[in-house]
Amino acid sequence: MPIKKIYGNVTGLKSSIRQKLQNLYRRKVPKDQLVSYDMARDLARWSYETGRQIGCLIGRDGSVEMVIVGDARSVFIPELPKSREGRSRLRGLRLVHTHIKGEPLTQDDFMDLVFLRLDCVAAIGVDNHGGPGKIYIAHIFPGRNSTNENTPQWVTLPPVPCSDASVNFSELIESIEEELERHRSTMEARVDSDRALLVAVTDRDHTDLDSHINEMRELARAAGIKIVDTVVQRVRKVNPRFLIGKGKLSEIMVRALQHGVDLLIFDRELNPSQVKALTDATELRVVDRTQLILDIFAQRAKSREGKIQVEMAQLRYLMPRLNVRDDALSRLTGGIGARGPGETKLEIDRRRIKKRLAHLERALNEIRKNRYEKRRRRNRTEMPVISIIGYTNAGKSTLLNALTRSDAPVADQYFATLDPLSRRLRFPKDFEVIVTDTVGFINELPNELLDAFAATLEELHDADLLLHVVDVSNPRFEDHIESVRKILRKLDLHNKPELLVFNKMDRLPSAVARKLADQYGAVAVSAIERSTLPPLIYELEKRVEMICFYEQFEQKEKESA
Ligand SMILES: Nc1nc2c(ncn2[C@@H]2O[C@H](COP(=O)(O)OP(=O)(O)OP(=O)(O)O)[C@@H](O)[C@H]2O)c(=O)[nH]1
Ligand SMILES: [Mg+2]
Repeated sequence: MPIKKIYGNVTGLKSSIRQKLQNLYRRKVPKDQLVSYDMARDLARWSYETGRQIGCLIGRDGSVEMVIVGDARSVFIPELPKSREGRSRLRGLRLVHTHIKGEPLTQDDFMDLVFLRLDCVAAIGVDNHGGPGKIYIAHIFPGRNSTNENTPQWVTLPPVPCSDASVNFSELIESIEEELERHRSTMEARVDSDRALLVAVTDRDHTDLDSHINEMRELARAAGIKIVDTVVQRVRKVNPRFLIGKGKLSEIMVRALQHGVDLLIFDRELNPSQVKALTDATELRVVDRTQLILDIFAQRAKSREGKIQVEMAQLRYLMPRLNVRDDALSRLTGGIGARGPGETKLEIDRRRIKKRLAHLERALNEIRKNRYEKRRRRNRTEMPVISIIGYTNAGKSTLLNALTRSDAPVADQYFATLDPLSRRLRFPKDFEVIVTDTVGFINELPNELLDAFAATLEELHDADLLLHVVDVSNPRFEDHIESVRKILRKLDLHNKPELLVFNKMDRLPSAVARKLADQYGAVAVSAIERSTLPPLIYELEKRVEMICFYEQFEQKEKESA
C-alpha cells in the first residue's frame, strides 16, 4: 500500500509523532461510531504534545482518508477530490479534529461543513492534562424550503464528554440523508439538471423584486428548468467585485444540498471572473441570465438562419470566458448553455471559435443575400408592411393569427417565436397589407443576441408601421413598453410610426383597460376574442391609408420636381 501523505503544517514534527500520524491511515472507526474513544484519546494527546490541531477526514466505512495537521487555532483542509455522489449530495466524509483549548466549534468549522458538504464536523476538546474532553458535533440542517429566511443552515448537538459520546453515527447520517431525500422526493421526481436554485442579487424594493423573480422563473421555465428555491442577496448597491458575501454563499450551499440541486441561476449577467469565483467556491454549476436566454434561443431556433444566429451569439458569449481556468470553463460549457445547435461545436479553443464564427458569418451573408432579393421583390409589389413587435409573451403571434386567420404557433412561454413570419391581411376597404411577427423583446436583452439577430430584425426597417403589442394585464407593462422602446432605439427604429396595442384586456375590467388605453393613446384588444378587433382594424386601416397617401404624395412631389 502506498504511504499516504500527512497534510498541512508538518514542519518541525518529531518523527515519532509523524509515524503515529501515519499509522492513523491503518485504523478504522467502528461503523456506528463517529470516532472511537481510542482515536479521540490519541488525537487529544498528540495535539497536547505538539500544540497543534490534528484532524482526520473519515469516510462512511470508517477508514481514515486524510490526516491533517493544523496550527493552534485551526486546520486547513486541502482541496478534496471530486465526490462520486455528485455535487448535490453530502460528500461522505466527516471531519474529526481537536481543539486544544477545548473551545466549541468555530465559524471556520461551520464553513468547512457547508462548503465541503461534510457529513458532519466534530471538535474534540483537549483538557489540561492532554486528555480528551468534550466533543462538539454539528451537521447540515436537512430540513428545507420554508421561505422563512431564518432556516438554520446547520445543527449543533449538545456537547458530551468523549468518554460517553453515545452518538450513533450511522444512524445519525442515515437520518440526515433520509430527511434530505424526503424533502427532495416531495418535489416531482426530476433529474438534477432540470432543477435549479435562483440567486437574485438586488437593490430593488419588494414589489419590483417579486415581478423580477417571476420573470427569471419564466425564463427558466422556457429553458425547461424548474426553480425550486430562491436566495436573495440584498445590497444597497450591486458591487461587481463582491457580488455575494461568504454568509450568503454558505446559505446557497446548504439550500442546494437541501434541495439536491447542483445548478445555480443568477438573475444578472456575470463576468468571467465572477463565474470562476462562484464555481470555485461552490463547486456548483453557475449559469447567468444571458446564458439562460441563449439557451432558450438555442432550444427554439428552427430555421437555418435562426440556428446560425444563435450559435454566433453563443460563441461570442463564450469567447471572453476562455481565459478562466479549465475546470471552471468545463463547468461552464457543461452547463445548460451548451445545448442546442451550438452544442457539438463549442470547442474550447479560441482559434477554432474564430474560424467557426467567420464560417457562420459567411453562411449568414449568403442567406441575407437571398433575403434581400426576396425583400426587393416584395417591395416591388408595394404592399404596405405592418410589423408586430413587443415584449415576449405579450400575445404578438396570437394577434397575428387573429388578424390574418392563420395558425402561427402560440404558447404561454417566453420566446415562443424566433423566426419571423409574414401573412397577408385584407382590410374591409379591400386593400391588402403584409403583417409580420417578430421575436419578442425582453428587458436587458443580451447584446450578443441583439447583434446576432440584427439581421432578422433588419426587416423591421422595411415596416411602414410598427404594431407595438403590450400585455396590459401585466403589472409591469409600463416597464415593458420602456424596454421595447429602448431596444427600438438601439436598432435605430425609434422614428418609425408606432401604434400601441393594449392586449389581454379580457383580464382587466373593461373600463380599466379602456381608460389605460386612452391614457396612452393605445387601442385595447383581446387577441383571443375576435369581437374586440374591429377598432384595431379600423385604426390600422386609417393609418396605413395615411401612410400610403403620404408616400404617393411624396412620389408625385419627386416626379414634378
Ligand atoms: N387572456 C389572454 N391571453 C392571451 C391573449 N393574447 C395572447 N394570450 C396568451 O398569451 C400567451 C402568449 O401568446 P403568444 O401569442 O405566444 O405571445 P407572443 O408575444 O407571440 O410571445 P413570444 O413569441 O414568446 O414572444 C399565450 O398563452 C396566449 O394564449 C389575450 O388577449 N388574452
Ligand atoms: Mg410569438
